[in-house]
Order: sequence, then C-alpha cells, then structure tokens
Amino acid sequence: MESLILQLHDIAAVKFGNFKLKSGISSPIYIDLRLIVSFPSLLRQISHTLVATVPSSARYDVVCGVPYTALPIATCISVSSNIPMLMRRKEVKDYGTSKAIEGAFQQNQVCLIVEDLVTSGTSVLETAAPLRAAGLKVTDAVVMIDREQGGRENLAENGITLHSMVKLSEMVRILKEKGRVSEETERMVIKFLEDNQKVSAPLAAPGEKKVRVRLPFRERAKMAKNPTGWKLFEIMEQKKSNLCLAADVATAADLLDIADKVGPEICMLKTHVDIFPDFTPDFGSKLRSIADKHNFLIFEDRKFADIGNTVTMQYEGGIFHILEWADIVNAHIISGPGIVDGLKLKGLSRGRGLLLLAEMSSSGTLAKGDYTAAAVKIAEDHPDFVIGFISVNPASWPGGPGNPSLIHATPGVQMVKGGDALGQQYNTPYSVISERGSDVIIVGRGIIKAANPAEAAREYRLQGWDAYLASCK
Ligand code: S5P
Repeated sequence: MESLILQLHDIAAVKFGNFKLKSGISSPIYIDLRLIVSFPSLLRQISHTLVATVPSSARYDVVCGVPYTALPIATCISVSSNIPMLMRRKEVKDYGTSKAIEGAFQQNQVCLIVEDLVTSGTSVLETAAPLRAAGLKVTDAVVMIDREQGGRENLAENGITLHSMVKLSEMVRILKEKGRVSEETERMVIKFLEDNQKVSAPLAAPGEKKVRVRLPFRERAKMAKNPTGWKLFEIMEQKKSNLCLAADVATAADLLDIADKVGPEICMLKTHVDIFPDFTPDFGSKLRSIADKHNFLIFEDRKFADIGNTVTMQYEGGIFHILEWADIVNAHIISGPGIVDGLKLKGLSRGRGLLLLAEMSSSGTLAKGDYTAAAVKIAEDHPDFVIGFISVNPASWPGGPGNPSLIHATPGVQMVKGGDALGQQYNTPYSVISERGSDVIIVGRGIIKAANPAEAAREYRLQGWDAYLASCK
C-alpha cells in the first residue's frame, strides 16, 4: 500500500498546493488518477490491491467501472481475476433504442462498482442506477481513494457498502511519514477535510455545500390549500411514490392498458389526450375507474396558453371535456395571470388543481429567470388553485424550491443523463429530486419504451422515493 501511494505521488497523480476545484472551493490537495493509464505496472498493482480490498463476504458476478477514469481499472480487474465486465454508457441518446449498459449479464447478478476517487458518491450512484434498472444487484463499490467527504454515508443510504483502498487522511499521513510532504501540509489537508466533511450527494444542490433539508410530504399535506394538492401529497406518502408516468402512447386503448399495469407504482398519470386517434367520450370515466382502483391522480398535460376567456372554453368544452376527468391541468403564464383566473373559474368549485410551467426541460427554453420568477408570483397569488410547478431546477431559483405547500414536478427524467434528437434533456431521478430540489419525477419513454414498463416503473419509483427520503434527513 505504502509503495502504491509513493508511486502515485511520484507520477504526480497526487499533488499539493492551492487548487481551485470544480465546485469553486480551494483545496490544498489535487488528485488526478487518469494518469495511471500511462503506468501499466502501477495500474496492475492497483487492480490487485482493489480486489484484495473487497472482503470475501462480498460476492459479485460482474464488475463495472465508473466512466471514465475507472474504466481501465475495471478492465484490469476483469482480465486478471477472470470476472466479466460491464460498461455503463455515460450518455444515452435515446433510451428506447440504445442500451445504457453494454455487455452480457443475467437478471439478479451482482455487480461490483469500481471507482477511482469518491467524494460525495454521486458518480457511483449514477452508475448504480442504470445497472439496477437493468436488473442487476449493486451492493458494494470499491474505490482507490475515499476523500472522506460523505461518500461512504451517502452510498450506505442507497444500499451500497464502500470499500476503500486508502482514505485520503491516511494517504497524507503516509506521505508525511515518508518525508514527501511537510507537517504543515498534512495539517492543511486534514483541516480542509474537516472543514468540508460532508459534501452531501443527496442533499446539496450543484455547487451548494450547505445541506438543505426537506419537509416530509406528510407535513406539507397539512399546508396545502387546494384539495387536489393535499391529495397528491397524501397519495405520495401512502404509496411511497413520487413518480408520475407520462403516458405518451399511441392510442387511448394503450393508455388504459399501461395505466392499469403501472398504476400501483405511480402517484400521478399524465396524459396528452389530443394524441389519441381512438378517443371516445367514455375515455375519462374509464381512466377514472383505473385511477380509483390504483389510487393515483390524473394530470392532463394540456399546457393552456391563451387568454382567460378562451381557456375557460378549452378546459370545459370541445370533444375532450378535460374538466370532467382531469384532477390536474397545467398552463403557461405567457398570457399573464388572467389565464389562472380563467381556469380557476371552472376548476376551483370542482376541487381541481393547476400546475404552472415555470421552467421547461427542453434545450433553449425561454422559461427562465424573470419568467420563472413571474410564475412563482402568480402561484403565490392563487394558493387555492395553483398546486405547484412544472420545474427543472428549483434548487437554483433565487428563493430555492420556496413555499412547501407547492409541489414541483419535473419532466426530462431517465436513468442516465442524456437527451433525445429533438431537444429533450434528461437528468437522473437522483439528480432531479436530491440535487435539483424537485418533488415528483415525470417519466415517459424511460418507462413506456422499456421491455417491461411495470418493472421499469417500479425501479423509477424506488429511485425517486430513495432520493426523497435521503433529502428529508
Ligand atoms: O418542460 C417540459 C414539460 C413537460 S410537461 N418537458 C416535458 O418533456 N414535458 C412532458 O413530459 C412532455 O410533453 C412529455 O409528455 C413528458 C416527457 O416525456 P419523456 O418521454 O421525454 O420522458
């Protein structure tokens, strides 16, 4: 071990000085383990040591490195231990056609995650998510260096035991003992570690070190001023689900079918009723009986955008009669607050709720900055009818996610970060709920294009709910 650490210092994979980290904070130590690919003998020794670091009680069938630095390490482990390897794609263009996990495996096989450096544990979790979604079990991760900044705890909360070759403080102690760094440097590094002890993956927004603790949905239900808002909080708690299915399927028949299959996993089902060629007047009552059976709310993603008077007619009339069957609808605020007054005129007495589009998930969206702030203001002015927002990163808003009686629902969610060919942008459930401060994940193609939508929905529900629980602590 000592020799490994000295070699890492020799090749300048570990450096001391004053370094500005990605997060903006200054660090007295900098670690760049990408360099080890140029030193095959060192790479081999590291791989052997990592294998020995995992206790024999931790059984695993396959290994997967966190891209990119740990890929060569995982490859070496695979080749030298004769254990098959999997690769996780960092970006998936279209979840429906490309695979997030490359390689051959069977359901319920156990995968050991290999990583070079763990700080908060986020990157290990981002690799665990698609592995788990593909049906693998992830219980252990092995890392070269544990920066002791909360990663071990964050991973434990997600059912992953971290095994580290060396802890950062130990490494610095060894380098001091071997005369590589001064006592003063060692002190500075230890102080830095103490001052930055918990970089909390589940709780902190990107670039934000302070832990933000979320009020449980149960408490927030008591604050809700609209019956549908209250009901959504209640259902989320009852079903342990903050998953909304975006059921963008081809026909109304397909929708009713998937609603029944995925129903047990979701708190809300989102429709685009105008895409169905086979819409019939009894669609609403059929969907309602499935919603009652499985206890979820119906959200028609109508995205009203007109003046108040026009939307009253669009809400109630036409062939869809949305007001009759949708618990929740949403609206753009482009036309000003009159749109809320119009929808409220029809919806309030029926106990319906409204979500305002404060942000959008698509690239180049104009819903940002002052526009988002205007949505917040309009919501505050209509607490009896507006139940929350379609938002993307409420943690980054000037007032953060704000009023806890309002719900944040976020589309653009898949197991891996990426996008589609038409501007949709995806973040992981973990990032959306824990880092971006949202409450509900809205998932479409991640579920409906999966081989088994009910199973995929279950995995999204577990991911979303775990992230919620972690951020309540
Ligand atoms: O900003 C938005 C708002 C919405 S409601 N971005 C979105 O993608 N949506 C909707 O969420 C979109 O209309 C679609 O129904 C769903 C996302 O589907 P997916 O297949 O990309 O997960």
